[in-house]
Amino acid sequence: MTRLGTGAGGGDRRPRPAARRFAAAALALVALAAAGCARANAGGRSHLTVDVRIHHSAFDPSRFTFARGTTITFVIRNTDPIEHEFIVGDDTVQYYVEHTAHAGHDGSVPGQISIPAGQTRTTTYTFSRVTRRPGDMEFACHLPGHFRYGMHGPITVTA
Ligand SMILES: [Cu+2]
Repeated sequence: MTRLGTGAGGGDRRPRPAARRFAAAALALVALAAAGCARANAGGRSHLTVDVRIHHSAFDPSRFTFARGTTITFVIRNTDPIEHEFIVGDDTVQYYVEHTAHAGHDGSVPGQISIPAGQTRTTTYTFSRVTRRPGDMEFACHLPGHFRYGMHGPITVTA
């Protein structure tokens, strides 16, 4: 799993600035290599983290493209004062969740998670099939009225 960001410290030996710079450069190189793999290695086994923000009942980003075989951990930050959910699946999944009474999504199903107001939740999903048409893969929120309001977007999975 690859994630850009600051490494958690915790050791009692603090590296000197030069060593720290080297470590940062090395981390950046690893991240670049992983990003390259995600593109070049279609059908491979990349695991990436993607940050998603919900603000004013809208997803940002509003669409995604992934290579087949990529596992994505979505880190979804809900900045709104109301609950939302993040549901990954084809249009059959979206129809089902939209039209059935359901309790919150506790994260036990990959790609389905409820995000309480002002909180952050994660869910992980592996995109194993190339999309052929709109509706093959989407993400959405199905709290009453939210889908119709526009809380959904397409996911393209490339070969
Ligand atoms: Cu919502």
